[in-house]
Amino acid sequence: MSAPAEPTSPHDPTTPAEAASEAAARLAELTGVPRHDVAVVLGSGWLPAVDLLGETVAEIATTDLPGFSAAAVVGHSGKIRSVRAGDKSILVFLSRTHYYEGKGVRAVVHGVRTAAAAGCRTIVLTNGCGGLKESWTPGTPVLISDHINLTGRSPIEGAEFVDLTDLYSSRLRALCREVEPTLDEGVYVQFPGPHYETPAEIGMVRAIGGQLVGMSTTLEAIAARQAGMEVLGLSLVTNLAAGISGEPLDHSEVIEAGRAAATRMGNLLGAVVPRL
Ligand code: 8IG
Repeated sequence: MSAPAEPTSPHDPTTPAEAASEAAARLAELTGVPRHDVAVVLGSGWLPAVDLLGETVAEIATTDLPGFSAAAVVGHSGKIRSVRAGDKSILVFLSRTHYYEGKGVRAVVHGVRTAAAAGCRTIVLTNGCGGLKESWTPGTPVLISDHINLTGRSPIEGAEFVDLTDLYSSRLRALCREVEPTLDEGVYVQFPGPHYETPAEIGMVRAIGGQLVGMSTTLEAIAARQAGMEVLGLSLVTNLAAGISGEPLDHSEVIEAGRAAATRMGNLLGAVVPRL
């Protein structure tokens, strides 16, 4: 498969950082919040947890900000919320742009760059995903310890050699375990999607050291590190990966597992985010 062309060409005079600054300025105007401290991106299954994060200060449509396009997936709402939790202003993305939408890698990471431009020094990237360990029953949250990016793409443009050691902060993982000591961790493997894996591909994932499979997060995490943010990655295992249970994968099952796990996810995020 050849990589889709970026909608904004290399000749576009607006750099990704400039586009993010413009979005952050508009965000400050529309929310009345001049700076945010922590960003949270909610993936499949995490949306019901949002109301347990803190007190909503403002909610806007992502399309109110320059550079964002409409959300495309059932279970993803195209909104951005400013939430107050303790002494922190939290910027919550209720949806994300996925790589498989074909809008290009710039579009995938524009929210992350906007969060950095809005002042966020920490970002929590959540997702719904498939799990390879049978002990991870649907609805189990798992800390991302590292990733394998199988998109073959990078959000970084040009010769900037960004270090990805400890990308998923061991400090933040330890902090999560203070809240929930039983949290397991695993290596997240991003496929381009939007189809799920074949059982043979899941065999490959096991062979290369992955335990979680999904269609998001790795490009965002790289862009966050490039922008100097500390990253916490949290997966919600909503299904066993293909070929493990013998049952086919079903998107409605994914949404239902999130609903059922909402209180646990909400309590975890609500306890962790104010301490970040
Ligand atoms: I939710 O099993 C969810 N997203 N690639 N594989 C991939 N993405 C997913 C899966 C899965 N479950």
